[in-house]
Amino acid sequence: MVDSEVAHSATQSASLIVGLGSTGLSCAKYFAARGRAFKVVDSRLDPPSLAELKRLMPEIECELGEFSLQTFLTATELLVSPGVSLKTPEIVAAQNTGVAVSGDIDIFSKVVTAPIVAVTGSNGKSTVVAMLTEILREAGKNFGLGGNLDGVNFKPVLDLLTEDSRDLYLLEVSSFQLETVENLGAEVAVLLNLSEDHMDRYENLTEYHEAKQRIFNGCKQIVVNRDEHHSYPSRKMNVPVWEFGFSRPGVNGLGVLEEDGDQYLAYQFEKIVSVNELKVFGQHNISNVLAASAIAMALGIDLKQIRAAITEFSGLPHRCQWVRNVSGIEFYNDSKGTNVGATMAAVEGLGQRISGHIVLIAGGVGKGANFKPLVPVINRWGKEVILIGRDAVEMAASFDADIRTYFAIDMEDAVAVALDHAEPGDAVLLSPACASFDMFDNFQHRGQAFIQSVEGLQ
Ligand code: UMA
Ligand code: ADP
Repeated sequence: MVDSEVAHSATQSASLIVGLGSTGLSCAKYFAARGRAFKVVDSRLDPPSLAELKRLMPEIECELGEFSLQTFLTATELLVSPGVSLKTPEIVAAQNTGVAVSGDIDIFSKVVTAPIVAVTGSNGKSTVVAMLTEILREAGKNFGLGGNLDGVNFKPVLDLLTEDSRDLYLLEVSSFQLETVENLGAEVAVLLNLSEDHMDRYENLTEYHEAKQRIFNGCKQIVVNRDEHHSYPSRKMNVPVWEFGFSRPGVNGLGVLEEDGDQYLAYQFEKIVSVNELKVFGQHNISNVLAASAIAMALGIDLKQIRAAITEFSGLPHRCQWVRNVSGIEFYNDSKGTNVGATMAAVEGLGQRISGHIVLIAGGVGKGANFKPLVPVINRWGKEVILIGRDAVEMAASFDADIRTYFAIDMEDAVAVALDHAEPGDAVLLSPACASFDMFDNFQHRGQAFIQSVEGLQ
């Protein structure tokens, strides 16, 4: 026996919740309700849910500040929050001595008996889940909604177990959450698309893709995006597959039919809706509507109900959201564009819609991304880029001399500079391709700062 194994077997006692954000708090409530012994650790001295934990369960032991190896080695299992990397040395050491490592999605999938619909991907997750929510409502389903969501739909999955039981659970899951998933066993699983994100956490795109692939573990039906090879399971699975993509639909497939110059979203040869009837715009949103419709079909929902819901859907806040027209210049807030792929989709979608060009406001925390893929898209649809935030200089350097860039000191300055550079027919788009936490609390806060600055323009 090595030393760490001795320590492990001698004082092993309780589950350890790692991270005291919203996930950690929901795990604590779940364990407490079942009378299970647990302890909580967080490397911050004042983690976000500390006050609430103390209020609800003052007796629970919390270790705050630098992680103690001994605490990890003596736990029976670790319940790791998505924001904590599994490469954290204390987690690796505990795992090496046989301590089980799990997460909230894993616990949830083991205890619920109702079918789960699980949606992941680099971009479009929340939009597809929101579209599907409208479809499920239209179809009168009794369903729960949770996972990696924000805004009004925010809910860690274990909090769903405190509500009335449901016939179906719709979950948005991130790669971070999937890292701890063993056998999700979803009724329908979808990996919408894959492009670089979180490269400060993953070694490379392959490692990120491997985490996303865990969504397929034990699933009963799969929805795939036939325009994205990463969307397919990387191993053979004998389960029904529903396809969606921009080409003509095939068997069990959804796609786009062209007729007399108009585009229709269709299942096989049956039209669902004309693209002109949708309230959302851009190719990426056509892909999102197709994905949501394919998932709904896998659930046996009628095309009429799908149609009724998707024609009413007008998009989520902070995703290519129209803000205001100032002297013939349209302002759009895409603060949720937090990676390069999202910003490329937003620029293309908006560029095709306007008569002029885009003045892009971008920058923030780049998360180790390569910004070069933005160059051709900005050159095609854009005019120039106003840069803000921590990685503004790095972004400007990767654009070389190909794109004109300007630096702004804050959001108000960026909006004022953008207005100066735009002409009637142009659009100013905030789509940062970066995370926000160098200047803002989160992407919503950044979006609000943009809206406020735009509303303040004379
Ligand atoms: N922590 C440590 N040590 C570390 C890192 C973090 O102790 O090395 C602690 C922090 O101090 C903090 C706690 O862990 O107190 C935070 O945990 P967390 O980051 O997992 O945050 P939660 O509040 O539990 O929120 C998580 C998701 N956050 C992340 O994945 C970063 C939320 O997704 C999700 O809604 C929530 O669980 C409920 O399921 C947000 C997100 O930004 C929306 N997701 C990323 C994205 O969409 O790009 C993946
Ligand atoms: P997620 O939940 O995966 O972050 P969202 O639906 O919140 O995705 O959209 C985030 C941003 O990603 C949007 O603001 C838009 O710029 C971009 N986006 C949305 N759908 C897609 C898609 N299918 N492909 C590429 N980019 C997309």
